[in-house]
Amino acid sequence: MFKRVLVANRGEIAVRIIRALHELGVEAVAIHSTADEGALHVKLADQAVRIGPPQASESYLRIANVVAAAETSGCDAVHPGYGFLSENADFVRACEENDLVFIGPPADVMERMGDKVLAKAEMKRAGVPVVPGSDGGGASLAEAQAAARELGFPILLKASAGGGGKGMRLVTREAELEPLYATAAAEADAAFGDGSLYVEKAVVPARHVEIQVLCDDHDGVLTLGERECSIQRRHQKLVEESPSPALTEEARAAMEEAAARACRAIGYRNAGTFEFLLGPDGSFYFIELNARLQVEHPVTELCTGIDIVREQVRVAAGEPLAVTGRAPRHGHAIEVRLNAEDPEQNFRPSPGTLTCFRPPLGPGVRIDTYVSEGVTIPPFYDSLVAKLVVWDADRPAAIARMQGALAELEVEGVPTTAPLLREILASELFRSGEYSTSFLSEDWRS
Ligand code: MV4
Repeated sequence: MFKRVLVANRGEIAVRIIRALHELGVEAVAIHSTADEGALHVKLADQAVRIGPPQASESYLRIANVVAAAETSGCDAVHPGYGFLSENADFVRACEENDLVFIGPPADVMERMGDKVLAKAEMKRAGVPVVPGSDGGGASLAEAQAAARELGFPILLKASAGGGGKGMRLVTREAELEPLYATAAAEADAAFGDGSLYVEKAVVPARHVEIQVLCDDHDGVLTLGERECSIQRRHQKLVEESPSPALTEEARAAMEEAAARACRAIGYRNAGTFEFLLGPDGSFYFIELNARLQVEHPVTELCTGIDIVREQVRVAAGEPLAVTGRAPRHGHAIEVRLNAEDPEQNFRPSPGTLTCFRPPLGPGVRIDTYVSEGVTIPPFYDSLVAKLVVWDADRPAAIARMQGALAELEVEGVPTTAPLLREILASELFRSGEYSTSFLSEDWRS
């Protein structure tokens, strides 16, 4: 096991990782910008290294500074958390070159999965279902028209260089293809400096269901079931739950089997998440492999009893997974993201001081946060303030527990997503379990 690990992140996830390290008897070294001088992750760590000014580009994203912090503090490994450098293959290489174990997948695997078109091709080769469409990047308008005719409408135009929905257009009729091709290409060019597009059959309505995996260095692959993440706004997840209300036992087994097969085919290591689109007929298609720990990992932890962060550290240290195959699961977990954003102002970030913060407590309630009353949320980073996660025996009970938790939550000082989350939990659409990513409507409530 490692002696000392650098936590290359901030906020709630840095706190989460430091706790896991301490439970393993491993020392934790924090990094922080000048804006995070008094932050909880700095207080909880055994040592802290200041790595730069508030802007992430000059601190948490500076590979040289982060690696230097690990070196000078005598760390033997680095946990990247999510965001920042967590999926940066150059950072993984910089760690390796400095004899630091990167707690995540190897650089080459990360790089290949970061290329969406290549990732899709590798999955297809591994026998994982992918959405039918023009394979490879760069379909001309004529090629897109031919592909669309073959696939049948609706189709999606996607940016070869992109992700996150930028440069993506839903085309429902032949006549719309030419104008939408032009706007999608322009948007992709502006966002990625590359206007090339490809065509996919549109899965509508689609649900976003993802499979959590853990892989060790001894051919061990563990799948930990799914998370349903269809409740999103502009590709920002708001609510996640497990199990998915839409997945049959057969589809779940097939999805986990596909993810495990893919892990072996690509030589995956550590924690990862396979994103799938689930169609209304129960068919599913790979879209992306997230080569990192995800925000919503606690949902899986509550249903499996497995500490994913602890397992990440253990497998990175060369230890084998205690169990492989499919992790047994029970009950139902729901997570909501409390963001410092103003739902009344188009979800504009609302940094500032929390004059009141009283999180809910009680059986089956977990709060992952870095804030407490009086803490100031800096304007430089993401707006996630806290994750409220509940577990109960079944979905109705878990919903009731989350509603109680949201009713108990008191937060004042900055506008947050709390009212919206209460509205979602009370909505007929959420309670029915029959929601989707319905991307025709900007607002899922319509
Ligand atoms: C799709 C799709 C339907 N059909 N592809 C959006 C972001 C990108 N990573 C993939 N996305 C989608 N691709 C096909 N062929 C619907 C979406 C989609 C979506 C996917 C996951 C989570 C939320 C979403 C919201 C809108 C659209």
